[in-house]
Amino acid sequence: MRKRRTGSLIFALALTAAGVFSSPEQTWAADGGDGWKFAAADSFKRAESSPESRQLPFVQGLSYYNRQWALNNNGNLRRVSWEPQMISEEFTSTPDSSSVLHRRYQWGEQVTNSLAGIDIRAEEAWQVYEQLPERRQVTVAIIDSGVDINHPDLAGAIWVNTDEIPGDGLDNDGNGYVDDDNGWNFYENNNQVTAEPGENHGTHGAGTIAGAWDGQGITGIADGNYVKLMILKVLNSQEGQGVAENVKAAIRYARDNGADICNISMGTSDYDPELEALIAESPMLFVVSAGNGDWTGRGSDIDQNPIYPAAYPCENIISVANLMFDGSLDETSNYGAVGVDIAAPGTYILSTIPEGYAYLSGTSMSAPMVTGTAALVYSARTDLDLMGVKQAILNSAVPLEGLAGRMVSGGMLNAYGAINYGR
Ligand SMILES: [Ca+2]
Ligand SMILES: [Ca+2]
Ligand SMILES: [Ca+2]
Repeated sequence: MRKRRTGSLIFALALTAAGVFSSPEQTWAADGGDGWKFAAADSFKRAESSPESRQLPFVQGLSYYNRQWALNNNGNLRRVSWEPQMISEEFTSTPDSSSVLHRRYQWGEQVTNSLAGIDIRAEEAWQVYEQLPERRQVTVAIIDSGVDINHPDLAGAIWVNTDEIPGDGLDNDGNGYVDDDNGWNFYENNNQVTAEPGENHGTHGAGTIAGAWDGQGITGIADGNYVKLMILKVLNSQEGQGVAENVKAAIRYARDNGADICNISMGTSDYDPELEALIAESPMLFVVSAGNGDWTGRGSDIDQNPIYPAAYPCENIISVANLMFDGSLDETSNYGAVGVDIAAPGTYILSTIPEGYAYLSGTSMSAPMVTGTAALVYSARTDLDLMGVKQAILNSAVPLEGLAGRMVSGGMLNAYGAINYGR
């Protein structure tokens, strides 16, 4: 068993207290409850590999920014996980003179230390953002579970359908949806897009993209004053599953109602030519998660075992893998030299959930990092179109040894490089 390093104790304690790192059952690689690895045929399933940790409350004036390693990694974070390690094996003879092998295991501590600087360079990106003279309004469609649209960190960043009169029972804008004020619930075919307690998945991604820059709670990557979140619910509240028909309907809604970027933190192994064509012909940019491994919990190659929409060969898709805070590809993350584009932080990500905050892990958390960056860049770089934003993001990725040959860019998301690209 390795000794703990005192230098990293403070942050580790905070996280251990949050219940993330300490106990065997929370070694997320062993978790089988939430990944794509069990996605049933014909269903979409959210991409999220870890069980939920203890939640943090919203407290007026209290900031959790120093726990968001993805934005500012000072190297003080570490993971302590417990895995079975074989300590002895021996043969014993039986009365019939055959032998039986006995192996003994004990739980062994595995420590992974974070590396300072393994982050998306958010603070430098925001400095450039402040210097840029123009702002474009950007609409991001979150195609996911519901979202807590009243969360203090999100309420100011929710898209409002200004052509719709709320609550009058009429489809005022004639788009086919009655009272679709903030989006639509395709799962239940109504206008209730707000998440129920425990419906964390969509709310978590929303916070990463546009959590308020208000000095409390968490901080999102993009400026919620200019980047608005259109909520399109396609997954059910509990198991996080949905069907392709609703995903396609949500994409059509996003396109028809002015969305620029779609975040799709989910996937399926079922190929759907209609979905592929819908994406390919869309003017929107799609940021999608690469998925969290096969049934063993280990990441797999989506060029061999495709997960969609990540593996569709569409120009307007950015497919995202899960980066660990030591700069390695997370062991649950899928990869693919052709089908995956870039890695972004996705393990132990603190963001919003209904009525609070929680750490979640998976490529579901990685995709919103890229979406938030794309929205930030698209808002302030009015000289770029959406494909230009994609190029800026991929071409500015920071190459990392463990990512080379496993994704198109071979690197991790660099928000500073992206917003400064070509200037
Ligand atoms: Ca309407
Ligand atoms: Ca109405
Ligand atoms: Ca905040």
